[in-house]
Amino acid sequence: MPPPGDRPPSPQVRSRDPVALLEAAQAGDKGALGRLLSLVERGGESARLVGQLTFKPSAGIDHVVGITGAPGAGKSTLTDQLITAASAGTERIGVLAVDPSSPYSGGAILGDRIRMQGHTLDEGVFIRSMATRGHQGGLAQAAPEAIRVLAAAGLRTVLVETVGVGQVEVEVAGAADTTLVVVTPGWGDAIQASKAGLLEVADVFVVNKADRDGADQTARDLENMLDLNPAMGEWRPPVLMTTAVAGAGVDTLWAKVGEHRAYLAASGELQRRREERLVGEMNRLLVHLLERDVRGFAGGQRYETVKADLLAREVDPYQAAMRLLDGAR
Ligand SMILES: Nc1nc2c(ncn2[C@@H]2O[C@H](COP(=O)(O)OP(=O)(O)O)[C@@H](O)[C@H]2O)c(=O)[nH]1
Ligand SMILES: [Mg+2]
Repeated sequence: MPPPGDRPPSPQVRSRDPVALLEAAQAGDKGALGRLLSLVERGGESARLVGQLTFKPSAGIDHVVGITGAPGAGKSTLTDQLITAASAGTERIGVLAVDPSSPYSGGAILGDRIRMQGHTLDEGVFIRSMATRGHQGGLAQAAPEAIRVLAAAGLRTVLVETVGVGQVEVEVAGAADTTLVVVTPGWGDAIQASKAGLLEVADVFVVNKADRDGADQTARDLENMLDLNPAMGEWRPPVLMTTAVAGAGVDTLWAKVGEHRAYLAASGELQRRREERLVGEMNRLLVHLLERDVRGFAGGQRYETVKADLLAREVDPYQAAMRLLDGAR
């Protein structure tokens, strides 16, 4: 069964041929686009081919906006509202909901789908939740690849919702040009965000659920934390308030997102960040592939031998790693 929100694939794109699928996706076929993303999720040979095909055409993407924060902060509700705000200006929008704690057909993601359903049939809006399955390098690697698939299909603005609680999730948030960190009113919420490493990745802070008590205080806490942050560059992350359920503050937020995009372009940051992300992707893959090769060398026997020597305290961890590296070369 196709996931709700994606049209069932039309007969001409039933094939798994990435070239045919990309052509169809570029012509606006959402089913074909969904299939390309499935190939990326699944990993392996086809994923590699999709990666090659989409790399160059994806270069012209206009803006990748990450929406992150703790579960329940209102990210999906806000994303839904941002789609409305964004559709008013742009041609085609892609939305990726990435939640590593949710299986592909799991409750949270299903809830996200239902919540966003108002938009699934809109012309020019493509919404997809994402899992990784066998993907090499996991979520941190799959997310940028999926973004490139959307970009290559002509979706020039991409919104990515991630749960910002762990290191990997924060890394996924790093796949965006502009990262929104969503917090809610409540004692210590700003501090929680800072502990999760979200302060460093935030370009814009959103205090959502502003209809609740304590929103002003949370906004002040964030401003105070920003005052204390010596590493801040020219762009001081603004702190905005929204009530996503009512759509309040969303237009102002979207305008701020556009301002950040303009700042990035004018300062050269946009190119610098994108280049840094690409090199980071390569480096992560390098480590991943190297480890895979070294561990798998000689059917994994050498690895087991060295591990036994390590545990017998005949070699220290450094010697063990060097021995494995030398052995695999
Ligand atoms: N009171 C209030 N509730 C909200 C607001 N935004 C979202 N919610 C509710 O918070 C809950 C979690 O929202 P959701 O968008 O799924 O959060 P996510 O886990 O961050 O994606 C849902 O019940 C929403 O209806 C808001 O601005 N005010
Ligand atoms: Mg959500």
